[in-house]
Amino acid sequence: MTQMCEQGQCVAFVGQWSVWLVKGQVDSTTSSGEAWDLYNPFAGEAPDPYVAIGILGETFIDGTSETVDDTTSPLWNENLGDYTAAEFVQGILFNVRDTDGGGLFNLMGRCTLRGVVQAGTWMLMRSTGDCVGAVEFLEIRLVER
Ligand SMILES: [Ca+2]
Ligand SMILES: [Ca+2]
Repeated sequence: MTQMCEQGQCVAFVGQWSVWLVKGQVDSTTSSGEAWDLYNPFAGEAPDPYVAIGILGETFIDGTSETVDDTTSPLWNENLGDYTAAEFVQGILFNVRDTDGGGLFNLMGRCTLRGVVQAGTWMLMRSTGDCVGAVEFLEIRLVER
């Protein structure tokens, strides 16, 4: 069993959850007002978002979502991977990217999920708290395994 203590209060946490990426909303332009594919004429100007997931503070990406072409409202509805309770406390990082093909991408923004989680939880990570950059929100669902 692992536990986390904060200001003298300790919470025990165990278990493992699947992270389902439901959908998101991203900005139609970069912070400087340019189209995401301004220099990539083959791909259309609207972003082609996908999400790369990993543990906060670690170098490696654990997995990526499908790419949704030419949209600011991507609908994914897919499992991005499984994480333990301890990993959620460390933090799960969602990098939102605009693919340019051939492994190239623009980083649109990132959202961080951090803390003790509960099973079956729907979560909205918003630009007003958990997300930075050109990401308005990411909606995820945590399913206990
Ligand atoms: Ca691009
Ligand atoms: Ca595009």
